[in-house]
This record gives sequence, C-alpha cells and structure tokens, in this order.
Amino acid sequence: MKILPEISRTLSEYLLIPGLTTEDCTPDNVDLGAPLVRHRVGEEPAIRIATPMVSAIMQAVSSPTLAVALAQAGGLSFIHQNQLIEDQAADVLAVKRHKEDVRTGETRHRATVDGAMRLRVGAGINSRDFKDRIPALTEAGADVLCLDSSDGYSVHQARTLEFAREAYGDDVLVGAGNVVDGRAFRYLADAGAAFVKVGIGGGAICTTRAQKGIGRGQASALLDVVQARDAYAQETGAYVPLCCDGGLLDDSHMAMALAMGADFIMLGRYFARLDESPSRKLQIGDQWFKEYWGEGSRRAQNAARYGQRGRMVFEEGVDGYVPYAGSLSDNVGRTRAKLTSTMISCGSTNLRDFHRDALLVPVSAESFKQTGAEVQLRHPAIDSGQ
Ligand code: RVP
Repeated sequence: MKILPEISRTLSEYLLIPGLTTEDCTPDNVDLGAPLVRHRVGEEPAIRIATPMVSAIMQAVSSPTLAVALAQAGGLSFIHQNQLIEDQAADVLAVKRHKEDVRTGETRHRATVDGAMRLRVGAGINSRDFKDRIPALTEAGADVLCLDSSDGYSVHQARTLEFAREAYGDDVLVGAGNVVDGRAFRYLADAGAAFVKVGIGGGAICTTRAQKGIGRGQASALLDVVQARDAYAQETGAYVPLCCDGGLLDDSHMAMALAMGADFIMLGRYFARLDESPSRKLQIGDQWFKEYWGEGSRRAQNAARYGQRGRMVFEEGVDGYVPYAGSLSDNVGRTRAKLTSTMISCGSTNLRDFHRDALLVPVSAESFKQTGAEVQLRHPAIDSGQ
C-alpha cells in the first residue's frame, strides 16, 4: 500500500489569473480548435474540431439528432454502444447521410466535416464484442471510435486497440480510457490509443466513488495525465490528445480543464438538457426537465461498461432529471463565447498557447465562502412589496 502525498482536487478548487490582453486578443482572433486524434508533434492531426466539445457515449445523450447538431456547431458526438451493433451502425449512417446540411455557406467553415463534406461522427465500442462492432461501425462510416469504460487501465483495452491496429492500421482511430493517472495514460498511449479520456467518478450521475471507492478529483487526474502526455510527446514525438470527461458543472470548469491542458471536453449532463438529446422532456410544477440517466444505472443496463457479466449486479449511476435548457446551437454558442472571453482575459488566442501560458491558483475554503456571499435575487413580489 502507498498513499500519494497530494490531495485529490476538483476543478472548482482553482481560479485563473488574467494574463496580458494584447490587441490580437479579439473574439474574431480566438481559435478554439483542437486536435481530436494522435499525430506527430508539429504536424496536423487527421481530425480537428473547431469547438472542443464532444458528447458523452450515453443512451440519454448521443443520438443521431444530437450528433448532427453538434457536428454543425463544430464539435463531435460519440453514438452510444449500449445497443445492438446494427442499430448503432444505422445511427452512424444516419449522421453521415446529412451531407446536404453542410452545403450552406454559414455552417460550412464551422462544422466538423470529412473530406467529402459529410458531417463527422464518432461511436463508442467495448472490449467484448469489438471484433464484430468495429467492422460494422467502420463500414457505416464512423470517423473515430472510442472504448467506453469506467476504468480503462486494462489489458482488455490494449487487446482491442491491438486488434484495430492490426486489422486497419491508421485507417481506424480508436480512443481509450477512462484513466486518472500518468501510468494508465502511458499504457494506453503505448497500446496505440488515438486519444485518452480522463475522469473516473466525477460524472453528474455517477456513484462509482461511493460504490467502489475508485476515482480521483478531476483537476488532480488531469494535471497528472497532462504531464504524462507532454513527456510522452517529447520522448516519442507522438502527441496523444486528452479528453476531460465528466463532472464539469458549469462553463468555468471547461475553461479550467482546457487551461490545465485538456485538448477537448466530453459532456453528458450538458447535452442531455437540450432539445436535441433523445430523452423525454417533461414538466414538473412550472419547470421543464429532461430525463438523464447514467450508463451505470439499472435503467441503462450497460454491463459491458462496468465489467459486469449479464444483468448488472449493482449500480454505479443514477436515473433522474436535469433542467431543460433549450437548443444546442444557443447553448454551445454561449459556451464558446464564455471560453473565448476567458482566453482573452488570459491573453491567449489559441488552445496551445492557453495550455502553455495559463496561470492557475488553488483557492482556499474562505474564498469559496466569499464567492457564495448571500444576496437575495430581485423578484417581482419583493419589488412590489407583496
Ligand atoms: P457529466 O458530463 O458530468 O454528466 O458526465 C458524463 C460522463 O459520466 C460520461 O462521459 C461517462 O464517463 C460518465 N458516466 C456515464 N454514466 C455513468 C454512470 O452511470 N456512473 N458515468
């Protein structure tokens, strides 16, 4: 047994200190583009995204409708793998058939598209039926795949990556994860992962930490893995992008994750709240909600993701509701504006500079109290003295 000397920290425990904002730091000059897949340092990756946001590999999140809207907004979806192979392949095909959507001038230079101007889409896979699922998804036109597991530091993931590499070489790109430390990153990078996903236990609907005692604060996990990624790039010349996955409660957490070195962000709750997510919208009192459930919940029955056999013996996720938040394009547009504004304050015009120059500071418990000082928000009933 060994205990790490540092405390496990979350993204809320840091703030960014502004850097010098120069004339170049204007909204039009800020590039939020990120590499999605492994590439040689100094070269272009096979896939870039203009908006560093991808949707979680979840039943309640990544449907073809959401995938189309997110690709049009410059991000990318991963169609969930908790369904029959033929159904998932049909979902992928449905997105790839949206070719005509990107012909219009406005969306063209922002949208995430392939060489034939078809929208790009990703798909989840697992380390059990990969020998059948990978060929079917590839045939359907998936641009990138991602191993979907709560704990990716496993020989099963390495074998899946090896199968993809031997069967398809560089033609099939497979991300792996999730991990929370540098050792696990290195293992998956050596096994050929196209990108590595970071985060265990931080998801809004996740109970893994309580059920199994496994996980790590997202900031600590990310900082450790970022160091390993940079060392790996120096040593091998291969840059393996990092995806920060789960537990991002507000837009400032996205800025923090990107500042700490994440290349892009995976979100479940954020997208589940929107019109385009596949879950039911319902009214409770005078408020609208959308359903949102974890892949580790009894409802999802995603045993493959949690290494359980057959029906799930115990749950690692909950089934609930999140406040409805409107359309994807409005929300992603607002988030992009906030990230742009943060980067301008920090004096960066692209994510690579942001990674290099961001100055972060841990905050004390007292600072939290000050931020949360109680102010009664204005309300018509108070204003009218009723
Ligand atoms: P969030 O964005 O906080 O909703 O988190 C989404 C992430 O949570 C997913 O990408 C996945 O890694 C994780 N997840 C999904 N289901 C569960 C669960 O049931 N425990 N966790």
